[in-house]
Amino acid sequence: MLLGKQIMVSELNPKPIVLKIGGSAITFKEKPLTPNLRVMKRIAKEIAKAKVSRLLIVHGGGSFGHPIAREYAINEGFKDQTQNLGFCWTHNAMVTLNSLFVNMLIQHCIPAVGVAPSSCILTKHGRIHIFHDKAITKFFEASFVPVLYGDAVMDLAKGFSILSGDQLVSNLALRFEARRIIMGVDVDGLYTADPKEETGANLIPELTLEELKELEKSLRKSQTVDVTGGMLGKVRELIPVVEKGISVSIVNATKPNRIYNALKNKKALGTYIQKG
Ligand code: IP8
Repeated sequence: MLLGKQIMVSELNPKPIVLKIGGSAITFKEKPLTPNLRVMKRIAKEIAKAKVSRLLIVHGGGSFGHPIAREYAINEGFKDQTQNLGFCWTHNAMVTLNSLFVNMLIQHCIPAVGVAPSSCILTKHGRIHIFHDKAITKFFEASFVPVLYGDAVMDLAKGFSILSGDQLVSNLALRFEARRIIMGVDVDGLYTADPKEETGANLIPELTLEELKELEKSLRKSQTVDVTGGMLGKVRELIPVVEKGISVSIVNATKPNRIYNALKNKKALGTYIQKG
């Protein structure tokens, strides 16, 4: 009876929303392996309240994945055996963060299932090359909410690599023909400069595809690209999905109701990107 009802809902809304929760929102970035349980809990409440059918969640690494991956240079690929334990520590830290987040979601009655990217994805030169997505499809069909994450994965060209949550988001959005993407970050949206570094940075409320491409060019020229919270990487990954007509909202996941409003498709403070 209940299953019948759930299938009807997913038939009405066949296209999923892909929601990314940045690692800097759900962890304390400066404190290794420290989750921000307060923010995690609020986000879980907002997702539950929004009652979205067909949701796919991806989260980032924050202070769980990044420090260890950096220490062992996992993203540079295999150089010697001493990195193998670093690969394991990185993956294990992400499994721990995923488990904390999934646990919080389940506590709020969201049927969340953690899916390890390293078990279903192989990259080549750091880009997704093989993706066994059948289990995710099946989870969807049965109204579960798959929760993936940036992970240490095996790479066909360089041994292993780091797969970012942002690359995963754009791949999933294209693969499952998402209706929308929501990127929950730790700032209010995309800025003209790094808002944490420069006082004159202005929030960009709306962007077309052409403007997004221009922004990518200017971020590329900027000296501070890598300290802008990975915004260049985000912008790059988003271009192909916006090209396909999928709209993107970038909102502050650390502030109350921003994720809820984005899930309900209500415009609040943030950056909204549409093809044209
Ligand atoms: O935080 C990278 O995911 P991101 C995760 O989305 C790891 O870039 C393992 C560093």
